[in-house]
Amino acid sequence: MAKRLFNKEFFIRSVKYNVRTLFRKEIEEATEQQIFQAVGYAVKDAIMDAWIATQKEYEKSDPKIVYYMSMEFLMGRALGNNLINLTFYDEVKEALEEIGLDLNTIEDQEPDAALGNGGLGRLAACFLDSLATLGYAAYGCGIRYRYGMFKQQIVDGYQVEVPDMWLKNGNPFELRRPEYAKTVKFGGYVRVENRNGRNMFIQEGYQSVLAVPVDLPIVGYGNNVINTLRIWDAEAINSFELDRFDKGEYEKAVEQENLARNLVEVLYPNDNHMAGKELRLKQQYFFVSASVQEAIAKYKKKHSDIRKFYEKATFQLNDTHPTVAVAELMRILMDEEGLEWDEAWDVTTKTCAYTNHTIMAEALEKWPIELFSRLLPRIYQIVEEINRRFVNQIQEQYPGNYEKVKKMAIIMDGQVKMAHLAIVAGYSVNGVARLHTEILKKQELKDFYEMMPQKFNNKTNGITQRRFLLHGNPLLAKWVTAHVGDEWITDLPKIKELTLYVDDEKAQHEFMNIKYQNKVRLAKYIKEHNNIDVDPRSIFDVQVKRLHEYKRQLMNILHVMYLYNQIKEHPDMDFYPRTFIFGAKAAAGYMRAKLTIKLINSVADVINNDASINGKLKVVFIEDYRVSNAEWIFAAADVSEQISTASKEASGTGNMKFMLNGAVTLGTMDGANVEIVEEVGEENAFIFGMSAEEVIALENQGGYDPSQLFNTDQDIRHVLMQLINGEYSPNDPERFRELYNALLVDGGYNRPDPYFILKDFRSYAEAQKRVEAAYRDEKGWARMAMLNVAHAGKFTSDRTIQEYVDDIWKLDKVTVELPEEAK
Ligand code: KOT
Repeated sequence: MAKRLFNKEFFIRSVKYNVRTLFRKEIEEATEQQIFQAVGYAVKDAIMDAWIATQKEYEKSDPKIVYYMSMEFLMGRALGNNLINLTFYDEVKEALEEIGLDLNTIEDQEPDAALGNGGLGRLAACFLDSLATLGYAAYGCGIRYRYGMFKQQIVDGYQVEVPDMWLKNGNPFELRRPEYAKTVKFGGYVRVENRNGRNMFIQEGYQSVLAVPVDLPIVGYGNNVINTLRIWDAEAINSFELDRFDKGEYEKAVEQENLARNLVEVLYPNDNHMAGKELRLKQQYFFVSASVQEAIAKYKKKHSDIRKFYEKATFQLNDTHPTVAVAELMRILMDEEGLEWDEAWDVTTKTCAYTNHTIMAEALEKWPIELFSRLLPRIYQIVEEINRRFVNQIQEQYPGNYEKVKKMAIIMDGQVKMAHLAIVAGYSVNGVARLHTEILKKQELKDFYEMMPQKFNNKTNGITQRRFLLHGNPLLAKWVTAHVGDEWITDLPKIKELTLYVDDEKAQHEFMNIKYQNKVRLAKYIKEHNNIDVDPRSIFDVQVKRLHEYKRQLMNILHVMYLYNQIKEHPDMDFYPRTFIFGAKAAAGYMRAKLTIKLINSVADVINNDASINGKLKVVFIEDYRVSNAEWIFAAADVSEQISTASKEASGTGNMKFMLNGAVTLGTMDGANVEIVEEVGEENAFIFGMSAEEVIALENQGGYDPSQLFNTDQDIRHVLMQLINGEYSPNDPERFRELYNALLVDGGYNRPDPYFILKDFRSYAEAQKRVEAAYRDEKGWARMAMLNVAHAGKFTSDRTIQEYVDDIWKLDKVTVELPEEAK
């Protein structure tokens, strides 16, 4: 990979100049935040030439473009990542040191761009990194939320949500581009007018809002390719004209002002859950309409035949959230470009493709007709017509089978089903791990798979090794490079050559020492943030991810309670010191999830303050788990907890980040865990619990009766009783009754323990015993952890993106040369 030249003197001058012009200060007087801003602008400057060159190259060679449409882009911090991908990181670090500045401290000044909830949003961010690195023309299309994912504070053990003012100090990397603004219309009614024998559909009485694009550079690794994440901001179209006294006009102006302000105010903080709010649908249509308009405008600059749009553009719908794109494209092609229905449908069904990320029923998007048609009257007409034609098709293929219509129609029971729309209008439907795709084909989307099997395909998720190894774990990255060369940075399967060293004692020793140093780094963070002392020689056992019942953080903490009981009952038992680390945000309205956070913190309080157990057990809840601290956490983990109820976690991506950083998976055969085990070998992971097939079979029988376990298993009963006897809540013994009831009485879906926590408990505890035994064998553990790193090659998002390109998008590869004067 060509390394661009870095001009140290120029960069230092640029930083100093920025401090002066932005803040009227010399470096010595500037605050840390001001230094970050100055360095950020200097880095954006360094990006600019390549950004311009990339766009010029795209204009010249006219490659097919993928528009990755997503309500979420969980980007994290940009500064360090941009430097890594510019291949300037070490040089900039050195240059800053010369003028007395520390790059890590500066990086810590940057707020995370948390425009996403969890896995789905972070996947979008990893995909953008890989698209730029592989040299494909791509736009991320999303929303510039004023407030991203809330900041989590833990107060008295409870989660408190605090607004995320990530734009408070401005964002040095963004570029506002008002000259490309688009108008988006909501509400009103559709008037049909016959002009020259053709029906025209004219929306009237609507409210409109201006969508203003804000661009963020996406730096490819060492290749001069800079793609664009385009996030749309909202502005009122005609801001107040105070001399207007016409009441109607004035009120309309106020309404439009409010619409613009509310639209992009905040990210909905729900993961794997549908927020059925009008504002959410408005957000969806807002960014989708603007993005589709933009894609068409770009196409028309070079091409005259809109019927071939799909040859130069493809829309990937990140779950159903942007599915109105289907109808918006139809609308523009028919109402503005003058195509007939069939022509427009041909283009649309060759342009749109859909990724499914979950089978959780509560996440499936369904909109009440009343709301949908009121907000998007013309779009609703088009969806109705798509539905009418599709229902005809079902009836032709399955005459007399009304069940099929009921199950498959896009509009049914007063609701618009977005997944059905996405499947019918898309040319590709993909799941995100092999097991997940098989479940889609055989269960969730069986009817659709039978009708259109050619659309279905799998794309197992991946992660970018640039952020999650090269940036997040510099010690391990250097060590890997020293052993296998640096090609893994853009060709992760090369990391497999590490297998040559797994039995080499020196290598084992170095590897474990790096892990130890990363544990020391995390222990310091924990001391600073939680004021808890943890022993970096203990096993770091980590579960970090959104809090959701199906992810079973509750099983993990119940097991901690069980271990604590064991240690108390048998003070002399052999027990290898363990630090259980949790990090998780719960949706603000998800009471059972929030109570689980309180339980974890309550258990932590008791255990961490019990001197009698000699520090054998520690429990840490890391506040405000997010991309930036995640990088440190993965680097320090020994055990990766991936313990979802089998069949429920579509893929998972944290599992891959842990693996790449040398943590060993303790998990169920769910999502991508299946493929991780396939790569690394079952003997190098700790697998337990029911299989997906067993779970689904038991669910179909209506569940199971956990009272049997309660009555026969003393240890389980002991732990459950501690939820309601005040053991961890002496002032309020009833505090955790809700969790007890969920496990033994009704946990939703009209049954106890719907996620089979108690059913899998023994198997989990036994797997944890195997973990402990394995860790005691130092060399064996080093070998196992190294093998995990060595077999992580498949899980690079570079591989995932190449598969999307080959099977779905069919993009052309582009190379970018910098002009002489910019080199
Ligand atoms: C659904 C609704 C709203 C917000 C987020 C979702 C969502 C998130 N659906 N699936 N996910 C996760 O997506 C990841 C990336 O594919 C998967 O790895 C993970 O298993 C899903 O839970």
